[in-house]
Amino acid sequence: MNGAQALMTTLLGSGVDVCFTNPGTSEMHFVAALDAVPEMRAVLGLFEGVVTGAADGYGRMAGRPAATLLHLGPGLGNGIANLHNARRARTPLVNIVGDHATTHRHLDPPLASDIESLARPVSTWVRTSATTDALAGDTADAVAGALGPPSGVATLVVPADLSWQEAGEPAPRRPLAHRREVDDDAVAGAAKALRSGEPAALLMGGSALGERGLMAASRVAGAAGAKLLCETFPAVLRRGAGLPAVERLGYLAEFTIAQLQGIRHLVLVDTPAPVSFFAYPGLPGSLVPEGCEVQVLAEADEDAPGALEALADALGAGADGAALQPARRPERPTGALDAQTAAAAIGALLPEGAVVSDEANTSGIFIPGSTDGAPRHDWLCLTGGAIGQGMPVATGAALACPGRRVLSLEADGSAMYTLQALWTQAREGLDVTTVIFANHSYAILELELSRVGAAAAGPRAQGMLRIDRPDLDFVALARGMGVPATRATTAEEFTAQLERALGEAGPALVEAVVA
Ligand SMILES: Cc1ncc(C[n+]2csc(CCOP(=O)(O)OP(=O)(O)O)c2C)c(N)n1
Repeated sequence: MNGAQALMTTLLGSGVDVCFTNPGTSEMHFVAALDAVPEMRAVLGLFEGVVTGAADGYGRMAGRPAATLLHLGPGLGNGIANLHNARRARTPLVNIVGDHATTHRHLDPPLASDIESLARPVSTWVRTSATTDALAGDTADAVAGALGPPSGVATLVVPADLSWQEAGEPAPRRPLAHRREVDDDAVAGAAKALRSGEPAALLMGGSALGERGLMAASRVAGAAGAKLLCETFPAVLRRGAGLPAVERLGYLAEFTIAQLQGIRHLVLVDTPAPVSFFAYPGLPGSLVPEGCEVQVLAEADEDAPGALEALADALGAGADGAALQPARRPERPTGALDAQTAAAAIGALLPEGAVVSDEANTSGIFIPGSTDGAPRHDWLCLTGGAIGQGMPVATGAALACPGRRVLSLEADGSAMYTLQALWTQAREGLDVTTVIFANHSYAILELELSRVGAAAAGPRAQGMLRIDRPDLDFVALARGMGVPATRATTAEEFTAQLERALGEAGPALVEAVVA
């Protein structure tokens, strides 16, 4: 067994059996090892942003890491934006980066760079393996590092000679660490705040947003009259009929300020206190209202659902919580195709158990409202704000959730960052339905231009925020990557095309012309 085979066998033994790759010469022994270790599912991405984003989507939905395989510093660099999003999502992810052989690095060949320095800002764990004997153990440690808690990106740098030299045995799986139980003081502090009779809210994120956490939160809300809020861009939010309605904080600071207005007690559950995405003239950076007391119920490495249950018990909450979301769907829309009618079509058709990767940006503002009473589903957001996440995340989520339909909601500008994900979806036969919202602009930036107080925009500035001249043809682009595609220009066309695409095995794309 060589080092590459020992690494791969150790990954499998540690529960990692999917690897998203974009390899180079320094990783050839890993590629060769795939035939010796057939249980490892290897998935090729044609750009590293697809590889890292897919590993993020996989880890969010599987709750255990996938591995990546990236080529030296430049390959890692190409994948960093989506590792940044994975870091914000706290996704467990084993990020394997090949390096030059230890005997070769001192020559400073063209592809050499400081890989650890690139990896550190997006990783919770970084190690460069030093010897072939250490490689399997380092791999098992990397999986443990990815799982945490808190979970995150564990980057293992592997010099090429370690993978071709003879290795000993694969390393055993490391013992699983568990999230800490929250201490009684945190529960008592939150209970006291919620009993004050003053306006209060629970602000939830991360691991609080599964069914168990949400049902406990609804008991808390029922007993204390507290508002249920969650972070703007959750990694995975469970939603739909029969679950409590949770209001996501708005992206725009003004919206968040309005949502939190009058709140005197804010209880944080696995999420930081809210801040504005950017600084704007005349607006505060921290969005905690003045005079509002903040209590931390659970941190990132603590058992948030357990903490919410303990809080509900401490408040003497009954088994039934606040009102749950009734089952409801919008009518099929007719007429012009715009953000509102597109949202109605999605609400009318969203399949039970769907996984929604949401990077619809400004075109998506009505979709949460049109789907809140749909059958249960999961909602995956742009956690770190680095666009080009949605299509790779959809790809990885589909691999993690066979049998479930993935709906990839994409704004046209964001789609163009990592459009190659479509090719991977076609090659792997993944049940991903993509909707491209073609508004031919960077619409959010058109809005931001005025919000930051920039000078009145002339035609040259406006030209930087339009993505027309030429218009992008997503039907041709998708077909060119093996994904069947159609274009809709009316609400009726969109509804019919989306229904057909959702019913098809494998990927399909609908371009929705919304402006
Ligand atoms: C990696 C990265 N590059 C650039 C940006 C800045 N940015 C934010 S939104 C945006 C354009 C969004 O356009 P689109 O995806 O079409 O959505 P729309 O605003 O039109 O709804 C850009 C370039 C970013 N957030 N992340």
